[in-house]
Amino acid sequence: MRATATRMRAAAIGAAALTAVALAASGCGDGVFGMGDHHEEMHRGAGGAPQTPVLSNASQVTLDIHDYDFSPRDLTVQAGTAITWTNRDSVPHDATGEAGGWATGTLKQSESVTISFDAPGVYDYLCTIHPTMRGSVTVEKAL
Ligand SMILES: [Cu+2]
Repeated sequence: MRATATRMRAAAIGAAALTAVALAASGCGDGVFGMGDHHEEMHRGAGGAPQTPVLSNASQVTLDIHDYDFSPRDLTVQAGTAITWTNRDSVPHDATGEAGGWATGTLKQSESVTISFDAPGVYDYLCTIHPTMRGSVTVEKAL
């Protein structure tokens, strides 16, 4: 009888351990990362609300990173424009050119990096930390 009871207890513990593993295996579990809110935002990411592309004639343009999104996501400027990316989120982000050649490096909260775009073209970029975050800078020939 005692042996049976012991075995049953062991089985119960085993089941509890299995449950914990199953929760962890579901990935994305809050218990694993402890960042439920951020996780939700991550899924919203660049697939969030539609944005109006921005056309700027200014020689200096500010581009915020907020709520796991670049704002403005699609920006058109004239050649020679300096664009400043500022991270408004509490988690780090970056902006990295998909074709290479430029990157802000990791920006912590409130950090900024300014990059000048002299050559006309389309510069698609993403956050390498959250690759669903994407943006595009279109550089037009200066008037
Ligand atoms: Cu990011």
